[in-house]
Amino acid sequence: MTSTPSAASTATPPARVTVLSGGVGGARFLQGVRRLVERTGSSTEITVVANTGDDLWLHGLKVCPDLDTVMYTLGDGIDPERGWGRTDETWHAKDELAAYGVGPTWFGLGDRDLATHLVRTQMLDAGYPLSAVTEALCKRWLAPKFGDGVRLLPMSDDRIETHVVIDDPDSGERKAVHFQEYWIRHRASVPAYSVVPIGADAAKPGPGVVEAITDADVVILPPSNPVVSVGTILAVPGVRDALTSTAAPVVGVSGIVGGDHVRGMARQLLGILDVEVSAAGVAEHYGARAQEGILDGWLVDTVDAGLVERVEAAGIRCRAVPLMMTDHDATADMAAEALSLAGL
Ligand code: FO1
Repeated sequence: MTSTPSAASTATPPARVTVLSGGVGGARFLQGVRRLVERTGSSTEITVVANTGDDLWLHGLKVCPDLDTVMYTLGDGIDPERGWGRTDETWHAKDELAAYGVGPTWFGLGDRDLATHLVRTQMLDAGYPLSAVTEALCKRWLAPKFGDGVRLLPMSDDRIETHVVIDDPDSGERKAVHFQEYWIRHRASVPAYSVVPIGADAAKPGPGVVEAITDADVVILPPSNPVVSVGTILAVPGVRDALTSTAAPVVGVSGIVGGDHVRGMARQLLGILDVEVSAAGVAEHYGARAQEGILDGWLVDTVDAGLVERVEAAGIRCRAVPLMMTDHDATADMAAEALSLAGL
């Protein structure tokens, strides 16, 4: 059965919406959720559980790309072209470090962005957990605009770093590098063999994370990377159990359209896991909740309407709708379709 887009754009978001997010794709989707909240005048509280596996220590500073991308994007501090880092950015500190021969030169460390890492590291050094630090940073970026309407929670306060085993082009040897090196320095264009969320197995969900899933009215998986973003959040012990047991419907949005990622490196990473690079392959990878998986519903793009039947055969309700996040209203329509598919 190929269901057509319903007139879901008037769907009013319920009181508690939880979104498991990575960086750029998840942040852009969240702009659509917020637009839907504004459009319908609902008093929804959005809780974002963000991936921290992309985090890295650089020059003694803790950098949290996905937390910062969500925070800057919703707080209107993001550089809209890059999708990461601050608008009106300069790179003097980075250039000065390079002049001292202090790298890595491949990481874009902006001067404005640096202030966030300095404040974060100062608070971590004072003993505050990452969740408290994030709450403090959001007092600048989210509270003035949203009040309590948007909460940003790190998936864990414990250190988790995603590493990728690659054939290192410099030495020709197989070695594990930080995900950021694989993605930014090598553009995910070197042979890769495994993705390892270092520390995940010993980590605990951050404060409020399990409750954000079990107490939600709906949980949404945005078109974030299924391996290094959503996959890393799922690797935190307790998160997957919360998703399989929550009374809330869990609906996902495919980041794979027409057999390829819209942006990022999901194609390469899904290949490592032998997951078919298609909207149906990712849905089957997440699995239906009725069969120990995490999905009740799955949105595919209209170009993948031919996959709806296969996704439904996997026990997951499916609908084909436009999934290009061209502007906030288009993304709000996607969010409305996700809520409609969730039966809300
Ligand atoms: N992405 C890049 O492609 N090049 C960069 O130099 C870069 C720097 C950077 C600095 C801070 C930050 O928060 C994000 C940054 N990103 C950069 C994006 C980052 O690699 C990705 O957003 C996530 O880690 C994957 O979603």
